[in-house]
Amino acid sequence: MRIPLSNVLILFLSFACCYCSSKADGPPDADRPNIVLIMADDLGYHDLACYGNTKINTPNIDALAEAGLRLTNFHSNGVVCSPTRAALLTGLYPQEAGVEGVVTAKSHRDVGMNLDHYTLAEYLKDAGYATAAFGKWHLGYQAKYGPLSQGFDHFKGFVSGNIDYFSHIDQEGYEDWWQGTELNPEEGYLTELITDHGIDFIRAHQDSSFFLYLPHGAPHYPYQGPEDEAERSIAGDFVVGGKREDKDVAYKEMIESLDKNVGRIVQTLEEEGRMNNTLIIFCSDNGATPNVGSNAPYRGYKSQVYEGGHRVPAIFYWKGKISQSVSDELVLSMDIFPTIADLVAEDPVNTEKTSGISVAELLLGNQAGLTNNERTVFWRFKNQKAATKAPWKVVLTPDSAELFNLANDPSETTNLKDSFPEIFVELNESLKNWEEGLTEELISN
Ligand SMILES: [Ca+2]
Repeated sequence: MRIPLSNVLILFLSFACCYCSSKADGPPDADRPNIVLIMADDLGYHDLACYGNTKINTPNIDALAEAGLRLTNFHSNGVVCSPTRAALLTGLYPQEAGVEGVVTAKSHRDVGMNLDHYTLAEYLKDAGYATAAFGKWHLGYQAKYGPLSQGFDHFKGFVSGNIDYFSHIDQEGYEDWWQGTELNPEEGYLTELITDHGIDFIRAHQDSSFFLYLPHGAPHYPYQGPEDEAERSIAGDFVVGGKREDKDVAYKEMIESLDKNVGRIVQTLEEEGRMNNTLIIFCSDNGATPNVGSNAPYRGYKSQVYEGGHRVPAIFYWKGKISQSVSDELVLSMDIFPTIADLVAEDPVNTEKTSGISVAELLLGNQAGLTNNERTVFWRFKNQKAATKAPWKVVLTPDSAELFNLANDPSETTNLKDSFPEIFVELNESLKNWEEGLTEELISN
């Protein structure tokens, strides 16, 4: 049967109008939460007081953890910055999103994450949310690969991996503070500046649902506290990591500033009467680096596929909805998109198209039927690979092939490959099958 074109057009227009008018710019819906997603940069598993640190004071983040859900088995999908950001925004493995390595200032100035991927910001924008990203992008240097091309209404921040906390110059000596698609410098200590914009955005959206993404620079180098001063200048001569010799003290100052600024966001939400319908997520993008941060009790650091490279803090807080608890359920960065889609329930994202899964039931305290820990999950960076299926984990590097039982040996000290060869082979096969299914062209290094 042939349907007249005019009828098809009418049908399409009816659907489009219905869809467009459903939520856009309407009043906040009490049942669907605003989303505040705060991500620290290179913050290690053991860098917050609520994860056992006794030297760094983080009372505001601890308060969210104390009242909400604190995860002890949350993992970044990447072991460096860009891949985790790709997974977070697409619900895919970084490799499926085409971003396996760092989008570097030297080699990747003309590339970015494939714009064809449907992002968390696009999903929420389509659901009628106001969307904003303030902070570190790191998924493409060109404006065409920037946040405004990936579903964000507003962007102020930087696109490289790190900038001076005061002059906002990247590590190659380029100016790197953007407002929308234009370079447009602003004054201010990075962590406070990002927060200032977040606060302005919350206050400006009293009458709409909003998604506020705050990917902080802290505590990534250069190690500069809020009382320090600018070190980098355009094309200047500077120490990339920062000139302070007491880097561990600077690191503490940076995390304590981050904590204070998380507190400012919470206070703003309280003042605006938005706490009851706002989901706050706090997480890190990869493990800490050696010398300054701590991933204790886990082995390894940022850029390694041992647990210390990817097991990171993650806290979910939603007043009156998420009960206080600590969970060892397996959750990854790529689960955040399907989880938010599930909670917003506008039109749940097609989970067949994401590798992440919704953990909404875990957040809402429904433990029955959880399958998080039954998954086999993968990491790959440069020439290192890992696969986990609880309690087992395979780690492959050019120099080693190891099997660990994380339940007995969370610090990955004892290689059980020769004791359990069949388990090693099975996980290795899973890893190979996953790799064979990867088809996206990769940004890697
Ligand atoms: Ca990072």
